[in-house]
Amino acid sequence: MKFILFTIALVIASASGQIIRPNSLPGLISIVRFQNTACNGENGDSGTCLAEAECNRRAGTSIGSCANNFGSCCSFKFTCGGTTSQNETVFVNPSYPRGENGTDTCQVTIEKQAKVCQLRLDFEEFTLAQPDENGLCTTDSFMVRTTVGERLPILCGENAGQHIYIDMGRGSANPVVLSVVSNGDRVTRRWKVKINMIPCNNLDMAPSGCMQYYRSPSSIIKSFNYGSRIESRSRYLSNLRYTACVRVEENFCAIKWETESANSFSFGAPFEELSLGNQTRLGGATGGLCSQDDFVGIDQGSVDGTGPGDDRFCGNRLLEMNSVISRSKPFMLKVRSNHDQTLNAANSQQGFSLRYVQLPCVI
Ligand SMILES: [Ca+2]
Repeated sequence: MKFILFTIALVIASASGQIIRPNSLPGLISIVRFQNTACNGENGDSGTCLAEAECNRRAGTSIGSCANNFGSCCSFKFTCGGTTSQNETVFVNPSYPRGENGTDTCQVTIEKQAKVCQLRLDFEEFTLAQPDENGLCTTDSFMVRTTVGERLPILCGENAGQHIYIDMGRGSANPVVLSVVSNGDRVTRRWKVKINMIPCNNLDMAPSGCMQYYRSPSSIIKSFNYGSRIESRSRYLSNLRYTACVRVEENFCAIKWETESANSFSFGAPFEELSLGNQTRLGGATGGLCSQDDFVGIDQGSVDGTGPGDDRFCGNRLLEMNSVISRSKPFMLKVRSNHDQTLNAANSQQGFSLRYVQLPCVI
């Protein structure tokens, strides 16, 4: 029995990590090391695998066991006024899991660690007030303040399932500040944002200029606050200027973008067009026509992925068949909206929910 336990301890041993003394084995093994890897707690939440004493020392909460019960799956939750330097920290609203009502400013600080270059925020839960008639987050807003990199959009509405990457810079020692400002008691707000710290030169880093980064052969990309139609309001936000990037998988040469459902693309003022039977319907446009309002950018996109294609797509349909193929690498979806949301609100535009599928190279 002692031999088996000793073997387990060696299996989970690792060169880097921390030192614990298993309580169950006095005198047999004095030192066990293991990496501080991600783990899942009994409630389904994620945490970091640490020695129990270390979890307590860093003011974490144990949500289960890990490393064959030698470690404690440690959760770091924090809220307004808090500061963190821990990976896998979760930023929640003060009354979480209950919601917030009223007017408040809630701010947390993420300290810069020497070897961390990027943050990834995963909005596991995110409900704030809807944008106003101009597509601006004037009632509630979620903001990221950073002293390096691009300006990130101010977010509001429903954004569960979304994520963003934030550059922290290599040399900088400046922290990143997240804040939620809420106004009025007509809305119940709730948020749970997981913060992942990504080391410099790590493969998990998003390429420069990519605020969103998708790493799978196929997935669904939605505009912020995408959801069911709200009469005389645009669901998507104005003043957007960001890029969602897709990692090119090995042996894949093209990408197909298609609407998740028949009506899941309405981004940029629609165009009237004649359909069968001389009925007028609202459709889409490409290229220069899209420069009048909001559009998504897909380089050299066309129905079958041949020819020069177009690089801007807008309106209430994505080309003729709600699908665009592009062979231009790297695979990117640029999202651009202007400050004028009048026509977008008049047409109750919802934004986009697009499925992408990478297409294998054909010899
Ligand atoms: Ca617009």
